[in-house]
Amino acid sequence: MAEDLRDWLRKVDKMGELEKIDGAHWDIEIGCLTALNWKRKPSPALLFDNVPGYPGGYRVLTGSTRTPERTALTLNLAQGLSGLALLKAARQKFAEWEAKLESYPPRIVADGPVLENVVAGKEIDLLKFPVPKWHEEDGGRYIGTGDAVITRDPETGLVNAGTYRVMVHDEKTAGIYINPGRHGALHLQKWHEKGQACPVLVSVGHHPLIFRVACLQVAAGMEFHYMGAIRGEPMQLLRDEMTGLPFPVDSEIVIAGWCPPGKRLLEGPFGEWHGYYASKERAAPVIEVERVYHRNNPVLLGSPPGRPPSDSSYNTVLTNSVILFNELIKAGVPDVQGVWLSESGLSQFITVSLKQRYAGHARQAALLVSQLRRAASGNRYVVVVDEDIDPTDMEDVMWAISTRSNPETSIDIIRRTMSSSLDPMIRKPAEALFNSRAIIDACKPFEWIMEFPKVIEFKPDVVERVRKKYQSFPWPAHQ
Ligand SMILES: Cc1cc2nc3c(=O)[nH]c(=O)nc-3n(C[C@H](O)[C@H](O)[C@H](O)COP(=O)(O)O)c2cc1C
Ligand SMILES: [Mn+2]
Repeated sequence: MAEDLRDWLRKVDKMGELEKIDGAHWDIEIGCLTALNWKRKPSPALLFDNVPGYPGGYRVLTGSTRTPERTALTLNLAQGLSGLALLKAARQKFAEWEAKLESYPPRIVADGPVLENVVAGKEIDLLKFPVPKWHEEDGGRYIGTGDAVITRDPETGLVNAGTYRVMVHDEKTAGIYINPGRHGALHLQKWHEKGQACPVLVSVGHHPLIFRVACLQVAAGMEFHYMGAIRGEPMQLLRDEMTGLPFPVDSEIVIAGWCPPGKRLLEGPFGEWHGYYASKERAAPVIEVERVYHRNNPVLLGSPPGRPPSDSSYNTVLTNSVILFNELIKAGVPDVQGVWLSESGLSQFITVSLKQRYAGHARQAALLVSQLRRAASGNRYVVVVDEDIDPTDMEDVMWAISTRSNPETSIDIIRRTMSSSLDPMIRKPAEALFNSRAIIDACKPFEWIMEFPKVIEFKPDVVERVRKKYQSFPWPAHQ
């Protein structure tokens, strides 16, 4: 078997980045400690054990990919990098994985640790696990936050794994929130149009790689290939006899059941990724659970949203920045040095760094980025900066805005652009979900770029000379 969550935990422990917390209550306490922990520098992963009312060993993990180090570990990227260097390394790796996806089809196996406990019928109780109520105003306890929801397209047979939040309604019923257009939502729709219940599995504890690929927008039916390509060995899957759906052999907890047509229960509200409870409770599809698989002493993988930067921000920023970066290059924009969502605004605030080659180059990049799929429904600001500015460093970006933009000529507003129902700036109920975009051109003005005031900096040979002379000085890693 490939590296599982427990191997991952051992590695993180060895890195000195795992903190164990005993006795925190599932009701708000785990959620509160998790959110407070995000602000720590560095911010360790938290493993909660001995949750009151639950047997010791039934654990909850949070903060799994909060930092560049653990994100790199999870995605099999080089260690020791951060900022723009990690973005560039990740971009290279994404290209390698995508080129070899076809070589990593998942393999069905017969046995695995997740079969240690197979629970069916009357015995099923989703609250047998210490499922947290994450935020005070949440409408319930959410078992699925760092999950992978597995469904099958009834027409093509393709299997999908997507991260969609899952709330517990009662011992045997869960609610699921899926945005229209997601692969999982299309599957549900297709089964329901045939008048049939949609078979569903939800893996709610696993190696964080499984979660991180489930929340990536990859080609239909390719999530398990993608996980295999990143791991460098095919995913091993078991088959659930009841639904016929596959699930990772190294999952910690998997729930299996059916999402019937026509049945909906109130789901939400839930503290969301932008830091607000932006949507009220609403009727959402349910999963009637008929089977639960779990390892002995299982670990639930929690990744609750919150006021950013939160549990998932860093990983989401890194992976989506790679996708936007590639799409911009594919659209024909030359000399892009980097694209970076921000950890506080995510897709709402994006920075592009490029070497200006022609008049209009900066606006071209900004307009395109503001409308690309990964930014289309959430973006508000796109800032374009020159190649000497690190787009991953907000202080550098703010310096560029402060010194290289003139509000009168540098800001463009595009009206009536796409938004989403989660937009906190749209007063609901709304007739239509529009927002606007601002493009901030914080590049040196192209027509007098050669005359632009010189930046105060030290030439590399000067820095080297001073560094050699003052070796005991605590030099920053990057100059
Ligand atoms: C932490 C996290 C939570 C998410 N929660 C949801 C959710 O509740 N519902 C949803 O529709 N999308 C959610 N998403 C986005 C989807 O997981 C993402 O778009 C993914 O590509 C969906 O898989 P699909 O492309 O196979 O549909 C979430 C993403 C992240 C990073
Ligand atoms: Mn998909």
